[in-house]
Order: sequence, then structure tokens, then C-alpha cells
Amino acid sequence: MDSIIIKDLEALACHGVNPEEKINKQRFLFSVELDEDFEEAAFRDDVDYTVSYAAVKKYIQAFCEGNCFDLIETLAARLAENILIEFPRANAIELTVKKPDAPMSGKFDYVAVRVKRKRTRVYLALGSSEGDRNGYLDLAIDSLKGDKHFTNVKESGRLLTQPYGGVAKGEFLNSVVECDTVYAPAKLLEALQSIEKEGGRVRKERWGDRTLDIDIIFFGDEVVGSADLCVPHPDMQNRLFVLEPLAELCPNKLHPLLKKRVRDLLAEASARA
Ligand code: A4P
Ligand code: MG
Repeated sequence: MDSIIIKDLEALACHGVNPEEKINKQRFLFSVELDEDFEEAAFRDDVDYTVSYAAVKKYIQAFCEGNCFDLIETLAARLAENILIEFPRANAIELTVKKPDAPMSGKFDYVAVRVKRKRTRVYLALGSSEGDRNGYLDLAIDSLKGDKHFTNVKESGRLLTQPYGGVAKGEFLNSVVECDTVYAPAKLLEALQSIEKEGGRVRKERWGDRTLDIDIIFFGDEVVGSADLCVPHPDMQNRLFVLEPLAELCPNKLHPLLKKRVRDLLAEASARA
């Protein structure tokens, strides 16, 4: 991966917990490393095919000077996320914010925080078995497209499927969505659950009928096993209503745990059905 680097860019602004820091501007220094693939830009020798470092510099200074946070942690985290949103060619960012004149006693060069953020390609399974099923899937797609944390939203075809799991009674409308997100896994789950809520989702029984269900199938190649999130989805390899639309979007994607391609998982599940 190629990188663009800016080191110790200065901005004057009011960030700090102490009241006087809200009035008196002080120095902040920004070092940023942006990962992108600039092979095409280098080949063409054309700035339109890369992230303009001048535009990044301007964006950092405007963001720093246009906001007023208590914590440099907040400044760094929000700025890093916003840079990824503003510059879609960048895939990942490492940002260090230094505060050389932090109000504390003793001799020091600076205090600093560093954050790393990235854009991840994710696959989401949509399902609806109650009410206006097409309308609920439309709502999910519109919500993803309307949220700047998501880009390149692409939906597979929609298919009608028989209820799986023996609880739901209604026929399901299912599809899979491919998109890129700057959310970390837990924040992504939170965002999807709020879209489900918008879709009138009321959690009744597990595997029961629902207006809108959005499950995370893949989060890049990451494996997540927290109390409320399991990724890759632990049952995706047994679900034709996930594998069929998924294979339409990413037949050659390798399951990071099963080490099999989506097309092969689909063939195996079809043979078992
Ligand atoms: N959770 C853990 N991992 C994930 C993940 N990868 N994606 C947690 C999303 N959520 C995940 O989910 C319960 C909890 O799972 C969440 O709070 C989250 O913290 P839920 O959506 O509240 O409940 P649920 O959907 O009823 O349970 P579950 O186990 O997620 O069911 P599924 O797997 O969603 O199955 N038949 C057909 N034909 N088509 C369908 O779409 N869907 C289901 C639901 C049953 N039968 C179906 C279909
Ligand atoms: Mg679910």
C-alpha cells in the first residue's frame, strides 16, 4: 500500500478542558499518514487520481480551527473519521495530534494522542418477512446510502425464500449488500440496529417474523467474537438465502475462518439442501 505523509502541520485553536483554553488559542501539531493506492496517479502523473495533500492540509486546519473540544482524543478521533469520509481514495489513516503547550507543570516536548482508522468492505444480509417487504429493504438501502459512513453501496438481486429455523411463518424477501464503511464493528452493529428500528423492527422471538433484519456477514477479513457480535456470521455457510445473493456480489471471497470461497460454500450448501 502507498502512503501520503504530512508531518507536524500546525494549527492554532481552542481545545482543552481548562476554561482559559476555550478562549486563548494554542498550537496543535498534526502528523498524518494516509494509505491509498496511487499507482494509477503515478502512472498518469495526474493529481485527480490521488488524494491531494494540499486539500488534506486545508481540511485539517479548518477542522481544528472550526471546532472546540475538551479532549485531543475527541479531536483526533473525529478528524480521522472525517478525513476518511472526505477523501474516499484513502483506505486508512494514522493521525497523531500533539499539544506542545498543554497546561501542565514540568519540562516536556509535547503531549500527544494517536488514532488509527480504516475503511472496510463489508457484506450485510437483509431480510424481511412482515408487511411491505420490498419497502423495508428499500428503506435499508436508502438509509445506508444516506449515511456518509457508508460508500459504494451495492445490493444483490432480491429473492423470495422459505422461512429457515422453524420459527418464522412468513415467506422472506432476502438480499445481500456490499458496501465500504468507516465504522468499527461495534459501531456498525449499532448503526444497523438503528436502521432496523426505523424499519419498525420489534424484537420478539429469536428467528421469528420481522419487518427488517440486517446481519453482518463479513467485516473485511476480520474475525469478531465479542459478547454481542459474531463475525463472520456463524451460520452463513448453512443459509442459501445468504449464500446465493452473496455469491452474486463476491463469489471468490475467502471465508477467513473456513478458508473456503463463497462460491464453494454455496455449492456445498446447495448439495446438502
Ligand atoms: N449478533 C451477533 N452476531 C451478529 C451479526 N453478525 N450480525 C447479535 C448481526 N447481529 C449479530 O439478533 C440478535 C443479536 O445477535 C443482536 O442483538 C446482535 O447483538 P437479532 O437480529 O436481534 O435477532 P434474530 O435476528 O432473531 O436472531 P439471529 O440469531 O440474528 O437470527 P438470524 O440469524 O438473523 O435469523 N429465513 C429466511 N428464509 N430468511 C431470513 O432472512 N432470518 C432469520 C433470522 C430466520 N429465518 C430466516 C431468515
Ligand atoms: Mg439478526
